Amino acid sequence: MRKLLLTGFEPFLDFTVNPTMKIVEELDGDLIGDYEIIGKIMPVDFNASGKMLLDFVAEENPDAVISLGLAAGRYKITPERIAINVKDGAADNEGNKPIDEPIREEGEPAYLSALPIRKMVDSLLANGLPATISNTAGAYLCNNVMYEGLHYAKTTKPEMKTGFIHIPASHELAIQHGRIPSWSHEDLLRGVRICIEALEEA
Ligand code: PCA
Repeated sequence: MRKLLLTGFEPFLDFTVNPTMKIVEELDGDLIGDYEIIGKIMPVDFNASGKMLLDFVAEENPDAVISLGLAAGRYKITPERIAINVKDGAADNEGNKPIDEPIREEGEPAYLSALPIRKMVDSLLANGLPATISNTAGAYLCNNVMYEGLHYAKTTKPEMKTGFIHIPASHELAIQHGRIPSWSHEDLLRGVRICIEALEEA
């Protein structure tokens, strides 16, 4: 059996719930294909989340890492193609607000996802779920975590498949927020399971 570290984020900005949290909590301990799922929730904190991801990787020694984040406003499930060596954006939950800072001084300008993102998208579409590859994960916490995972993989553990998937809002969040497209929790969960299944023969 192989191990998959699946991460989600706590709520942030004016998003009162984070659908990734519920998905990760629900899948924690499940077996999907040949992967045992180890679910972890991370804080929206530039100073903590990257280090925490690497601590989880050190503790669990997973074969693959999929990090999930909310992309409120997106209509589709979007596996991310690239992480950039930049921290920038709104204040995080601890009030950190980096401007144009590198994540790693010694890191590459960017890293491409090591997940089978095309296969994930094709499989989501074949199962009737809207999906497309995204060419930007932004410069906020999601990009930060994706970059840290890929930097570690490239420098230390090249066989570890690592990357990031942004998901749309859930209905629960959209009802509270008011102005964002949303999916049912069940469809989001099904979408994430399909992405994990795509790891199988990749
Ligand atoms: N989405 C944010 C950070 C946490 C989350 O779920 C992002 O896209 O960076």
